[in-house]
Amino acid sequence: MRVDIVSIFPEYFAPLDLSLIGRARENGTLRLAVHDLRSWTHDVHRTVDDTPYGGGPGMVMRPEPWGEALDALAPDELSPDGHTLPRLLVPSPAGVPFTQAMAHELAAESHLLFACGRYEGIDQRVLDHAATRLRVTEVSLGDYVLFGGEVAVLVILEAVTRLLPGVLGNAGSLDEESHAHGLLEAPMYTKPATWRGHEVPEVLRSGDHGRIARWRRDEALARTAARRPDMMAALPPDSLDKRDVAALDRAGFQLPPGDVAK
Ligand code: JAH
Repeated sequence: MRVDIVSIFPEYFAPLDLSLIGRARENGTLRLAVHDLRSWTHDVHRTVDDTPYGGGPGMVMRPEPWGEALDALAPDELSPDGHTLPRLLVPSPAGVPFTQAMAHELAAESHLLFACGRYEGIDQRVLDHAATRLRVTEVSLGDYVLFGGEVAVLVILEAVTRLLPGVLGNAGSLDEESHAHGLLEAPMYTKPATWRGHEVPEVLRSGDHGRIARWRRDEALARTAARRPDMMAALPPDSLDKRDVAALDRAGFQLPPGDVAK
């Protein structure tokens, strides 16, 4: 996968040299380039921002450097290597929610282009113009405001890179993890069996794989009920059996009336 990032703070992306992302870059799984937006300015001050039309606090990113950056990184003429146009991703608190499902979608793309805004954001015409020829997605990591899109890009890239073929040693573990099956994961433990007076649950040391699977499901249900009402509401009605309902009842969770467990 090819990835281009445009930012006024290219230094933010130094961590992408490290660990599993760094290795994916070294072995060619991830072809990543970081670009300084100011390289597409022409004035002595390398200006990228100006005051907002309509008034209000803060500054807005001017369209001209962004226009040149997108022209350079997503040229209209198909490149000789036959590359298709990139998908443009713009982190913004006003974007659509980033999810594990979107991470899978992005991992199937051949070229991603990230535009990192700062200040109050990028002049809307940049995104409107880009959308006349590229697929543009404004994406949010959650309902909070950062100084800019850089940290959001680090998060998105980490979620996507680990889904690329060959990046994780055990690809089979991908579909067992949190958010893959609509419940939070059960807690995990390792040795020693007793630590500072806290014991690993007996069932996990029993070797009884049926009991262990049932215990993990009960814990996943109890946790999800306690922490994530949004995930409980999104569970397909037929996804809970009688034992699930009993586990939720023990955890003090009231199922909405009318839900019949199979
Ligand atoms: C803030 C440009 N959902 C996380 C998130 C993503 C981007 C931004 N803030 C929060 C942001 C200022 C300028 C982007």
